[in-house]
Amino acid sequence: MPFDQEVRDALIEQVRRFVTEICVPAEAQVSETDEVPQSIVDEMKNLGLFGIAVPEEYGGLQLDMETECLVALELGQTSPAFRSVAGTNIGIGSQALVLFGTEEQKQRWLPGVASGDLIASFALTEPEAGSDAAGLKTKAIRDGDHYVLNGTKRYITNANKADIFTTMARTNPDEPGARASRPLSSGGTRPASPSVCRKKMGQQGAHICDVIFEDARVPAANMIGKEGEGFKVAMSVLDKGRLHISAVATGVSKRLIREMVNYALERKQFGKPIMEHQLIQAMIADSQAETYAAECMILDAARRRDAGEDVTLLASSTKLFATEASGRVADRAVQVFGGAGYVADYGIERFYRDVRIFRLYEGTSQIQQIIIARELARAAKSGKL
Ligand code: COS
Repeated sequence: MPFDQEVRDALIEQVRRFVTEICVPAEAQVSETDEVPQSIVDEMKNLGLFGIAVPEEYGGLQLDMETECLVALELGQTSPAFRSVAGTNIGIGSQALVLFGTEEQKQRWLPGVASGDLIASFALTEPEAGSDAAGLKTKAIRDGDHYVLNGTKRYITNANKADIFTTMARTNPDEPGARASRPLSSGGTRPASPSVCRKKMGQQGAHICDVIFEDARVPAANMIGKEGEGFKVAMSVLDKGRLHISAVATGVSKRLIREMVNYALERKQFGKPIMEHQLIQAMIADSQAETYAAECMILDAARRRDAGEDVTLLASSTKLFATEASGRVADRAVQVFGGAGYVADYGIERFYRDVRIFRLYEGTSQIQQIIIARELARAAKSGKL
């Protein structure tokens, strides 16, 4: 059932105020200190942002996908580092539990995830397995009523703060042809050693870290879904995550269009505001057209997912287009601002760096292209194209 319109409007308005009144003024400080202040994290908890994708019975807001995307479009209109604080609880860190967890697992973890008292992280990527998700090497070997985990996970968002990890691991690493059978499994686990965090190009205040499992013992009861079906769990989680990321990226594009227009109306060259120069108009107009197209794609795919359709093709199409578009918009924003876009004062160069990751995480643009082609070929072979 679609989310109640009045409740939705009130929530979007609250998030918009949170973004403009609290996040935007703190953007430069967050970038400088590489930390989102606790007072802002607490405000996000008060707004229920950590639990927007968790069912109501476990303390969440249980937004439908369309409303979640509308929230993400608002949250995107500031430094993406703020969204990232709650991003893994909303998306990849919690959704395996929401979609495939047992009742006992949900009751144990989801209330904490929804309130933000538990930080949930998603550990798939490894030093030698990123795009090739099925090629991971982390082992989970059964030992009585536990699994023993060994392996290294890389670039894991929020791993330095996480209390629980949805971890993809191989339960039958020695089986011949194991890679082809994609025997991944998942389970709520804690790493055995502290995380090593990476310096990165943008999104200061959001953290990505390595997680090293060394004989980490995880109760077998923590397995999410059936052993051997982790790959499908991961793919389903990523389908949803890709729509959410598209909305965040498009939120940034919307913010940058506002910045470009306001600046172009104020800045004068050749005796008139640069907004009156047609080459500037072209950059802003292209940005607007692409951003509108991305927004339409996001909301259409989200509504279809809410209606129960399989959106693998649409989620990848949307992520490919929306995140590539945000890269172009950020590039044009620097161009419209000229020298002012390159120096730190206006924050435009920060957004330029921030958006770069959107084309990489939760599946690179090239992975989205592969999925799109695969889905089209499958549809054609089954006569559904
Ligand atoms: N939902 C549910 N099941 C899915 C699925 C989805 N979105 N996508 C694939 N599957 C299923 C397939 O139906 C297939 O099932 P069967 O074995 O029963 O036929 C199985 O999973 C394997 O699918 P496929 O053959 O397409 O697997 P590949 O190894 O070829 O997958 C891609 C390749 C590129 C699609 C996959 O590895 C991928 O998405 N990689 C990117 C991972 C990623 O985003 N990494 C970023 C880090 S995580 S933040």
